[in-house]
Amino acid sequence: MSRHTFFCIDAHTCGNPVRVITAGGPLLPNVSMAEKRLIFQREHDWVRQALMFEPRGHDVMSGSILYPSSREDCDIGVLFIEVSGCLPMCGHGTIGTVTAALEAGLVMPRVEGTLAIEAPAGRVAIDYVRSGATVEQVRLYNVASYLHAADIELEVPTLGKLNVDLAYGGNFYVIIEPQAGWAGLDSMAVSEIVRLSPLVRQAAQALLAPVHPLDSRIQGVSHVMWCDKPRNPSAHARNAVFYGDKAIDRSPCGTGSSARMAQMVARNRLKVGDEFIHESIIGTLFDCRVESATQVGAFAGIMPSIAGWAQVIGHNTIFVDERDPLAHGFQLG
Ligand code: PYC
Repeated sequence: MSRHTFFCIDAHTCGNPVRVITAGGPLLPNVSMAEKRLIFQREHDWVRQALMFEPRGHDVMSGSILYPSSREDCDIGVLFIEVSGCLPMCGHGTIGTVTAALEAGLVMPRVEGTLAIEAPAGRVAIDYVRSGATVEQVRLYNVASYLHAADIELEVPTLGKLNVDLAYGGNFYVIIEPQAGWAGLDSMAVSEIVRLSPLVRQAAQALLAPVHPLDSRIQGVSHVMWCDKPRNPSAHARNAVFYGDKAIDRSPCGTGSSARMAQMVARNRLKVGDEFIHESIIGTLFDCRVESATQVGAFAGIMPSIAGWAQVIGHNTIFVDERDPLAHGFQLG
């Protein structure tokens, strides 16, 4: 019988949880974060379940585990964990992780104001603004993002036909805009988003089964973004991003905002250099930008950046005791 101890910093990014595991995570070989992710998924997924699911976490829980980077051009390696799995990339998770790591003195930037993290999806450069002991803003220069499929007709049980796009911004997103069969976010209760999103995701995966053109380790529709007009006059759009089985992102979602900008550039509704302020379901904002154009295999894409803030809310030492019948967590069906 053994007891595992995880040292965590709990934070939130614009309202969405980020549990940063600073020590106690499984030792992994000195390979890339993309390879570490596969090993973690295969051999250590119980760690994610124990720390994300009840009784130590909850239906929306999300976080990261810190590792040394295997790359000379990165300061730190990050595995992103959440209730849905171990992700290639997470934007709100990056903002929370960088804030927590800097404020706790866990990472020593080579040049004050900049960092680079190695995520499983690739290198992500960071600019941050620090005031005394506090990190006030983090901007991440996310991985190349692109529109994977446009104007796909899905048949969604109990909802009917939906016209959607599928875009990549570090994860694959179904993007749904208001249309004849769906009147927008204000027409739909949160419980309906939670009920319908898995059906949309399943229908999109069955039809498209996306695989990243340059990295086949990244595949599958994981997230669903419902889009609408903003409420805040300074924002350009609003969203509700669904992940896992019951979660709606409380932040405007970093990889989702990247996917959304790639979709909008492909549809000539945004261009390189444009700012895009994205509003979350609780009204928090990310300040996003289309930095440049790029190519992702055969797809035209963009390099997006996302800026936001995070708040550290506590230090947490979590035990997982093998004698606990709920050691590896549970979720209600
Ligand atoms: O911010 O990229 C993000 C994210 C992914 C899932 C929840 N948030």
